[in-house]
Order: sequence, then C-alpha cells, then structure tokens
Amino acid sequence: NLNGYKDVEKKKVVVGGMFPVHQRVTSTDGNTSSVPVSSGCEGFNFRTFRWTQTMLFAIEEINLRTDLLPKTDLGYVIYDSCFTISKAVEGTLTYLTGQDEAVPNYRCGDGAPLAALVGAGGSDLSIATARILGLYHFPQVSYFSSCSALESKFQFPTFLRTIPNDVHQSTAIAKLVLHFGWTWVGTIAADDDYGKYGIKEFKEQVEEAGVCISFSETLPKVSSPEDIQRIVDTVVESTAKIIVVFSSDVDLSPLIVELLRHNVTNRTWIASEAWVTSALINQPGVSSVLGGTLGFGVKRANIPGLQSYLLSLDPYADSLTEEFWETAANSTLSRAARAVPDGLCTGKESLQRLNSTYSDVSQLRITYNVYKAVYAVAHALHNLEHCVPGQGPFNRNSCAEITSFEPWQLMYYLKNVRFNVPHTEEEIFFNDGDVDGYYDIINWQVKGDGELSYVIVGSYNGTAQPEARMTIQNESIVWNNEDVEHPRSVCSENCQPGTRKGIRQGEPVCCFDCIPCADGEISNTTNARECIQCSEDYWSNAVRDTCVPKTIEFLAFGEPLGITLIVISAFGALVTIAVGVVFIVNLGTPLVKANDALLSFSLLFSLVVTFLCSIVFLGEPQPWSCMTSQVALALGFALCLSSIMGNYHPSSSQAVACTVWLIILPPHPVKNTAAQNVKIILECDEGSVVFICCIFAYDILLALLAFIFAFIARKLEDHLRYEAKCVTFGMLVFFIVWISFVPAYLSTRGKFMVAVQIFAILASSFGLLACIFLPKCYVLLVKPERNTEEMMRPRSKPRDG
Ligand code: TCR
Repeated sequence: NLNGYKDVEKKKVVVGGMFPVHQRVTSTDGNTSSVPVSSGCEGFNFRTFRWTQTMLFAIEEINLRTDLLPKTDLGYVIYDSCFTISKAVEGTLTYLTGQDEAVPNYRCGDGAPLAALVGAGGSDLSIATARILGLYHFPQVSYFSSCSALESKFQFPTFLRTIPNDVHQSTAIAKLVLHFGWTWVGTIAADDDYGKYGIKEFKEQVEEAGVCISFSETLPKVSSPEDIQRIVDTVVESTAKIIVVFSSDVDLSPLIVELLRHNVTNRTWIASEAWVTSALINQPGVSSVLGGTLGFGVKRANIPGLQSYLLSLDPYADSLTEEFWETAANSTLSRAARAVPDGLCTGKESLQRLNSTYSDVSQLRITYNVYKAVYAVAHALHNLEHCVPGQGPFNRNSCAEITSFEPWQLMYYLKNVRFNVPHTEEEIFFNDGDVDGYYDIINWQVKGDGELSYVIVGSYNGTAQPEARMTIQNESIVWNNEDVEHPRSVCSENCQPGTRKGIRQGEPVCCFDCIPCADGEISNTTNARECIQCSEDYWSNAVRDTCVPKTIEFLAFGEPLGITLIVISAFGALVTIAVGVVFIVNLGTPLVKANDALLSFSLLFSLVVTFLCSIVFLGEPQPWSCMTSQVALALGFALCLSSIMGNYHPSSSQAVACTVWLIILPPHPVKNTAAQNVKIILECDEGSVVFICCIFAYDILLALLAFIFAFIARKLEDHLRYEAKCVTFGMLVFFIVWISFVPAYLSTRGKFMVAVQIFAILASSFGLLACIFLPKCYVLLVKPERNTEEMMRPRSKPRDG
C-alpha cells in the first residue's frame, strides 16, 4: 500500500483508492492447521497500474493548485483489490480502521480524516465494498463499476460513479443491433454482475424488438480449457454472425486465444466498454478474428502532463512500483542501483521502451474516469472547507470542519458537486449518483501492417431525444469481410410474398421455414404469418401473391367448336327440312301416302327441334336457355319416338311432366366453382335431378318400346318388314349413341360436357334421320319407278298403345 503526505504544514485529508492492480489472488493450499494469512496476489496488470498512477497524478495536481483546496493537502492510501471480492472487502475494512488489521471501527485512530474511497474495481467488488461503506455512510466514488445493480440508492446509499450506468450501454448495443437489422445474435457474458446484468438488460431490450438470441454463454471466472472449448464450439456451430460480449478484458482473453487457435473468422464482435480498447485483447495477430469489431467506449480525454508523470515513475517508491518495474523489465530490481550483472535492472531503463500499455495515453477512458473521481472528491472537500458559517447545509445552518467532518457530511457535498474537469472542461455532476451516458462507437479497423486501430465511427448520447441518441457513420465502418455492406445475421431469410412463415417446433421465433401458400391462397407481404384464402370468384396466381379472377368458362358460339356444332346442327335441320320438302312435293305418291304423311311430318318436325335445340345448349347459360334446352330436347325426343310408334299420347304426357318441372323446380344457370379451381364453369343447374332423370328415363322407355315393336313387326307382316328394319336400325343407332354418351359425359369436365351432349344429340338425330328417311328419299329422288302401289301396300299402324 502506498502512503504519503505532501505538505506537513497544511491540514490533511486522506483519500482512499482501490484498484485491481493484480489479476487474481494466489490459490491457497486449504491448510487449516496453521494460522491463516491473507492470500497474496499475482498477475500484474499494467493498465490498472496506470490508473493507480493517475490517481496519484491527480492528487499531486490538486495539491499544487492554489484555487482548489488551497489550505488542505490530500493524502492517499491505495489498496489492491486483485479483482477479488475478499481482497476488496479486506482493503475497505483496513482503510476504515486505519490499521493494518481489519477492525471495523474506523474512528479509533487519531490521524487525518478519511475522505472517500475511490474504487474499488469491477462491479461485484464495488457492490461488496459499497455495502460496508454504506453502513458507515462513507462515500465511495467508483471509476468503472458500471453495473446497473449499483443504481439502487436504497442498497448503496453512498455510492457514486464517474462511469455511466450500464443501462445506457445495453440500450446502445441494442440500438446498434436493431440499426443494422440483425435478428440473430449470440451473447457471451462474464460470470460477474457486470456481464450478467449487462447482457440481461440487452436481451430484454432486443427481444422486445423481435431479435432472437442464438446462444448465451457465460465466461467462467477461473477459466478451464473445457469451458473455453465449449464456448468456442458454440460460436463455431451457431449461424449467428453477431456476438455481443459483455466482459472485462481479463476474463475474455483466454477465449480470444482459443478462437485465434481455431481461426474463427467471419464473425462480428460487439464489444462492451470493458474490452473495447484493451491492449490485452488487441494483441498482434487478432485481426483475422476481431477485425471489424464494433464497441462502445466511455468518453476519452487527453490529460496533459500525465504521460511524463507516468514515465518519471520512481521504481523505488514502494512495493507496487518495484514490482511493476521488475515485471515490465522482466528482471529483478537491483537495490544497489549500480552497474549490475545480467537479470538485474537498474531503475534507469527507459519506460517508454519497456511497456506500452502502461505509458500509452492514446485511449484515456477509464483513466479519465479515475481523474474525474479524484477531482469530484477534491471539489466536494473544497466546498466543505469553504462553507460559510451560519449558512451551512447542516443542522441549524452549521458547517462541517475540514479537520473533523463526518463522512455523511462529505457525502452531502459529493452528491451536490458540480465542476468542470481541468483540461477538458467537461462538466461533472451526479444525478442520483450516476453521470450522463455518453459513449463513442469504436470500430476496430485493420491497418496496412495488420494491426488493429480504433476508429470512432459514431456516438451514443443517452441524454438526447430517443431518436437522436445514436449517430453512426455507416460508411466509415470497416467490417470483417471484404464487403462494404454490413454483415447480415438472421436465422432464416425473410419469407417472400407467396409463402408464409412456418414455425419450427422448439426453435426461436426468428427461425422458421417459408411454406408456399396452397392453391387458392395467397400472401402479399413479406414474412406473412398466414396465407389468405382468395374470395369465391378469385384464385391465386402462379406465384401466389395476388388473387386473380377465375376464368369463366362456357362453350361460346364464337369459338371453333361452337361454330362447328352450330354448322352441323343447322345442316341437320336443313337436311330435315329438305326431306320434308321432298315429301311435300311427292305428297300424292304411294310411298308418302303409305307412310302416313302426318306422322312423317311430325317426325321430321321433332328432328328439326332436336337439331335446333342443340344450339340452345351453346353460349352463356341464361335462365331461358337453361329452361328450354333440356325441355326442348326431351320433348323433341318424345315427339320423335311417339311419331315412330304412331301414337301422340306419350309426347303429350311428357309435355305435362316438363311443364310441372319448369314450374316447380326450373333449371337455372349457376356458377360452378367447385369442379375446377381456376375456372368458374357457367352451366345449367337442372333444378331437380329426379325430374330430369324421370323425363329422360321416359324417353328411353319410349325408345325401348319403339325398338321392341319394330323388332317384332319386322317378323310379323311382310309389307312392314322393310320399314320395321329401318326403325330397328335407327333405334339401335340411337341406343348406341346414348349408351356411349354416358361414360363420355361423365369423364369430361367443363364446357366439353356440353359439347359431348350436343354431339350425342346430333349423332342420334342424324342416325334417326338417316335410317328412317334416307331409303325413302332414295326411292323418291333416284328410283321413282319403284314408287308404285304394288311396292307400297297400305301400311297399318304399329299396334302399340
Ligand atoms: N465496468 C466493469 C468492469 C470494467 C472493466 C473495464 C474491467 C469496465 N471497464 C475495463 C477491465 C477493464 C466497466 C464492471 O465490472 O462494472
């Protein structure tokens, strides 16, 4: 421990300082049979030793000033907390008691009053010491205990700090992650309050914004190769390209060494304040792993005179400086200070060449915090000393005495202190023990020689408006890849329109599959959760991002098939009419007479009807066309068949049935959307399946009867034989057509069903026309000499009912 007073004449106040100069305590052997002694420390840290010297520098500077504490000198006691809670507690107790043995009764010594403790180190150390100091209302000013847990004034009533609360840093890191649209990040936290609280805060902020955490690892305090290996494996296996590390450099460095060994490149590291400018991490050769790192650093400042102060260190001043010298020069300090053999140093070695971490003043961030902390204490003491009697803040406007003040009285002044830091003119004041959250955003850029330099690419100001807090120059950032583009880190790429997000069971929400929308469903946004069903008359397009109207289908007049059918049916009707004309012309001839002209004409008429009604099946279905087409067909056939049988009754009962059908359940046009997805088929709904079946079943029955009678008549009467043969043959054609119609009809879809039906109608009508009338016309037109009475015996009506 260092002890010193500058000027014996002046009044004295002792400021305590606690720094983690060593990295750890030496492990004890666990022997309980001998008197236990406080464990020693090892692992000299040049960076924290610089902070120690900065405190001495600041105290010296203050003591030299005539405007600040002119009549009082600051003394100091410095303790090494060795990054260990027990050491910090031990130091605090020693400090409070003023004795070498730790007895918590600090006012028993008569020496100079104790002012405040500057320290103690990491947050977990400060939490421990702040609890003890709080009991005595003893102020503590920390320069780098940034954990948000320390903000509780209830638990830590006398804790103040010159480093921003980590809440700001976690928010800033979260903002950075969101700024670049990273939704898949890994986190690594040190196994202390700093790491745990920092990462927790960060996670809360980003998860609210929909970012997923790929992995969360904890760096062990006492690192074992297995633990480190496990973390390396996690980092390598994870698809997250962004890794946020909240840890002190001391805890992180074993991991970096291992990452270097495995050459884990192509990751972007987000550094917390504790390692963003650490020489322990930024060793030669790390650029492949850590190039492109982005991090947050607290305010930086230049402290004029500090470097020369650091370099003019007297190696013989105390045990710490001695150890520093020996570690830096890697030799044993020669007490005699004369020319010495190998392995000894003289104390005259040039520090500038010996150790750069100690004397490097380019990144004075925490160092600057130490400086500010000492100044805060000095200003508070100054205000306390210059209290005007009768106008003081305490009971009955009294003042405190600089030689005998109580710690809580100094606490009052510290809380209300407001001053400008020398050289930088930054104004410092405590707001509930905290200072404003300001950070530089630092980018690790690879220089020509492969070394990494720190480039400030933006800043975060916690006191600004929420939108204006972070400023960042995207162009000035150099990433770890050759790209100018910032790296991407997502678990799954966005789902394009036409697909929807499909969750993966047991995985974070940022990891999903993109599932194409089903037929008839669409999604028109990226990352749609659900596909939307198209409304009734719409269907999805090929890429499934819009609903398109379904194509409407019916057999139109204008299309080739429609035209063909019209031509054929018109031809059929014309031929039938022509036959009729031939019959009229030959009205008096035996052949026409023999065949009962009226029946022939009604037969011809019914054929014209069936030919023409096939046209009604074409075109867009209308109420009238639906009603006429089937009815006309049914009636046409009924009339046709009853004419063949020579008895009109069947057709009149058919007419009655059809009328009933039309009245009760008329056929009507419908849009059939069910048969085919992409099309709306316009067709006629029959109204009642029972009716249409009955009506056509009746026609078939008539046809069967006609066939049977003709078949029988063929055998019976000689003169009817020829005629009957024709009818039999015509009916056979009729049956064949309609029997083959059924499977053909059932196996077609859409508009072709209509075409099939028309073909059947036309075929059966042509069949009948040809079978019954072709032979007669042949005789009438080509062989009129056969048209004689002898050839045509009077014909009797078929004997049906
Ligand atoms: N606050 C950390 C410890 C820490 C640190 C550092 C350690 C900070 N900055 C730099 C080593 C070097 C910030 C804590 O524990 O609160």
